[in-house]
Amino acid sequence: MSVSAEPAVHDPKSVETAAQSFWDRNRAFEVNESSDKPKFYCLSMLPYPSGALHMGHVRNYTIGDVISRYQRMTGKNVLQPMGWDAFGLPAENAAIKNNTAPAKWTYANIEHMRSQLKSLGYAIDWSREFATCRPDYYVHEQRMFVRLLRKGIAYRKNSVVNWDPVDQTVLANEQVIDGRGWRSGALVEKREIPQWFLRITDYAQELLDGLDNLPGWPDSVKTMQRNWIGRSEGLEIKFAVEGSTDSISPDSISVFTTRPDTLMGVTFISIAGEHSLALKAAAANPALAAFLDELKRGGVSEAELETQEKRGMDTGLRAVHPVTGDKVPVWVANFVLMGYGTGAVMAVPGHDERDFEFAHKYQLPIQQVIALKSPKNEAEQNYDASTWHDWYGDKTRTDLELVNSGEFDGLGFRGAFEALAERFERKGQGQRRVNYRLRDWGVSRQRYWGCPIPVIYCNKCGAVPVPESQLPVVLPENVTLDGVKSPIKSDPEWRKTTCPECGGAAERETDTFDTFMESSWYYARYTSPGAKDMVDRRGNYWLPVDQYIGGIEHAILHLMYFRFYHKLLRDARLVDSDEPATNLLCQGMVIADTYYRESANGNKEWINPADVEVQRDERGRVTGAALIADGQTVMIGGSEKMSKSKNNGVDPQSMVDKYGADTVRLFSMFAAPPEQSLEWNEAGVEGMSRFLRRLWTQVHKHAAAGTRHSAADPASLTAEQKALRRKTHETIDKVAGDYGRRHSFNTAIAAVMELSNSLNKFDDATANGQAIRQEALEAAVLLLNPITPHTSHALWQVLGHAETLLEDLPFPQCDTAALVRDQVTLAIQVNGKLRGTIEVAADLPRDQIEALARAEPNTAKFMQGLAIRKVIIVPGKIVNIVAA
Ligand code: ANZ
Ligand code: ZN
Repeated sequence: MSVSAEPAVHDPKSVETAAQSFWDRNRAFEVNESSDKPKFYCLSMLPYPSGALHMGHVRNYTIGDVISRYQRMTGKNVLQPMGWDAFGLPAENAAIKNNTAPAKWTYANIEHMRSQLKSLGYAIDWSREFATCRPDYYVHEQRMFVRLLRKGIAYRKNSVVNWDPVDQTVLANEQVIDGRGWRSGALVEKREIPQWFLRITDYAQELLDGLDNLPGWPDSVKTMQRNWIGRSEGLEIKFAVEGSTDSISPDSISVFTTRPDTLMGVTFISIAGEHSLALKAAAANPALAAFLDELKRGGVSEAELETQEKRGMDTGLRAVHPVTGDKVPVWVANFVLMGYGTGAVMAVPGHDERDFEFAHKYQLPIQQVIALKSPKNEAEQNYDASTWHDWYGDKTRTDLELVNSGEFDGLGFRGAFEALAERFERKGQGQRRVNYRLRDWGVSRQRYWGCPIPVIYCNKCGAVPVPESQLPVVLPENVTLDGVKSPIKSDPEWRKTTCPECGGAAERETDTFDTFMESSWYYARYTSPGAKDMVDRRGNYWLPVDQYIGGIEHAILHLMYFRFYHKLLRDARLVDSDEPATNLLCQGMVIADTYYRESANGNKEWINPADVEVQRDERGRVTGAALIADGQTVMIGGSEKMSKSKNNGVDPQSMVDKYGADTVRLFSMFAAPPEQSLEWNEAGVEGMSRFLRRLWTQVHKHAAAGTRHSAADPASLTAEQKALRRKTHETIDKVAGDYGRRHSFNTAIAAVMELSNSLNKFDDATANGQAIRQEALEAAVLLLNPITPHTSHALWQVLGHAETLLEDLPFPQCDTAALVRDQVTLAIQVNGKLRGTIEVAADLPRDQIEALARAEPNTAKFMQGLAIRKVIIVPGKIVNIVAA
């Protein structure tokens, strides 16, 4: 390449086009399994095609790209794929708003966002791309579901949904606004309909235990998963039930308790409104029936149940205490969940806070059965039934003992637990039981834009899986949406089919899958494009994912389903591993300043940062802000997560257009460590652009003076030359660690910036000087390549090399010999105070250093009349003389 023809002006557009077309021409990032290098699968969570990339995407995918390119430079066979999580509700809403079909809107968005991703220059194997809304993707999901149905992992049961009585449709949680339907404004009701579930609870213990084998996952994510699985050990205890009227026959009720030690404090039983005994009692009790009806309204979420006011009603039934034989009333209570344990609770208002509240409200008896062994004050001494105290409910404390509990008095939590477990197991009145908070995964959605659930309903044969030969069940894409009913629900023709078993007339299931289904196995599909099944043997080459990257908002649902699905794949003998991903990185949010004006009615009108000019004083501190359009003041609202609601999103495309992809990539890696919040500010982006231009100029100036590839003889170097060489290799050493082990990209960039500063001060036109500068610039270009691959691609050629794929060059190696300092400066302290410095050979023996330090004139002066007690030498840094 002719050096002089290259403009010394950094023109991002032409540099980026040249690099990208080189990568495309050479299919640089398409990979396969026939490589003798170790594999590395780097995966970023796939985007929902909402219309345009946002900064969160850019951050996520840049982190993934930096890791991918770095890993490839260290000699790995790196897979970095990309696809589209293409089903979902926003497409339906957009379709209604824009009078188009969800499919059309989705495909157009994919086209646009793909070109945006390409403009950022990510090293993606695009040959593996897919959209999850295509039949050739979801056919595998349908086949898997049919197989899971046969294995009993998939099953159908009634479950509660939000029902809009005006639109006659089921609403997603996000379509219920303040308890009303988003379209109709009607009060939403709870309704039970049959829905499909996957038995994730069968895997609860394995999902829990597996977390211990994931050292590469953040502790915060593992903790959230543990809490979500919510394992608790307790007893199931049977209480006999007596009817208050003759119409109710004798019965029994089982409760699940984690606190059998409090059994003697039971003063009533609480059951869920849906409990069979509640329904039985209501049959003869209209007031109770009305109350149960009332409970059906209101929220279905656990959070709502936790916070709502406690309400209940006596069923009239009486339960018999299994130890004392006392009769206690059975109440319906709105905080008892039907779906947890047995749907019935032994109430211990003395030691359970919810029961305490409930007992107060309904004037039920409160009985103390736990006391502090050695109370410290009167409050601890005397149980006080009028106010709740935290220690009443603490089972982890060892300074508590049972009281008022007859033969169990004096026991602690463990002792009482074991004694009662044994007693009940012996008498057949109960047993030990482990419960999980985790529920089975409800996968039915009543929306249109999703994967059809492959089931056929026949009056004679019931719910019949669609035979594999008839898959896929294709979702029609050319539809019109009115926002009320799913097009496949309102089209009788689509529903009509014949029963695969008896051949009679039958109807298709018109529900579709939860979109978490598609994102639960996409990582496996990337490994096996075109495979007949979900994944083939190639999966075992690439899996598990070596580095997974995505937002912390997926810590629970997606990441739990993803781990669950991998176990389903394993149990279907499709993969050999137990976990889908070895390392997980959750990137922080992208935040930006917010600006607003208050309108006449007191509402805040948010103004986009792009339309605002920030005013600063001479020291750079912000003094105010004004709208560019009218020059008038706007209020500063502080930094917040980029969002539509605060209108503080910065469009990545506009940044790429203005500064180039490398600058945007560089800023998103420099502004913060990956796990932390990244504050977007354009001054910082400009700073990155300046740095790239400076590097560009440094390389061109150097090249104009003549590139030099033969290394200089280290023995013949001057002190300055040695110093620059040392800086180069120190930088290599630091950056390698920052990229590889620490994922500390910001400090890696800062180190290369320092190297560039050193180069600026290095003014040496000798042949050796040129060679040392060449080495330093080559290192800078390669070290930055994972982050600024386009600029590096161009500068590598300016440095006198043929156009090549930098990812296939080895990552720069640190020459440890270059790190050795021949001369070091040591500070001399006498009793902690600096008294002088000496220059010594780096390998000088200690006794000689000590002698030189004592001879240093200023030090010698301060030492007069003092006796040396001790001399401490910190090699390369300090000589500490302790004297008196
Ligand atoms: C008596 C008792 C005394 C309880 C006490 C707690 C404290 P975790 O740890 O979440 O498993 N419970 C059981 N089933 C329930 C349901 N379906 N809805 C609401 N609450 C239910 O919680 C187990 C405890 O929650 C159980 O132990 C039970 O109350 C309650 F001082 O039994 B406990
Ligand atoms: Zn049939």
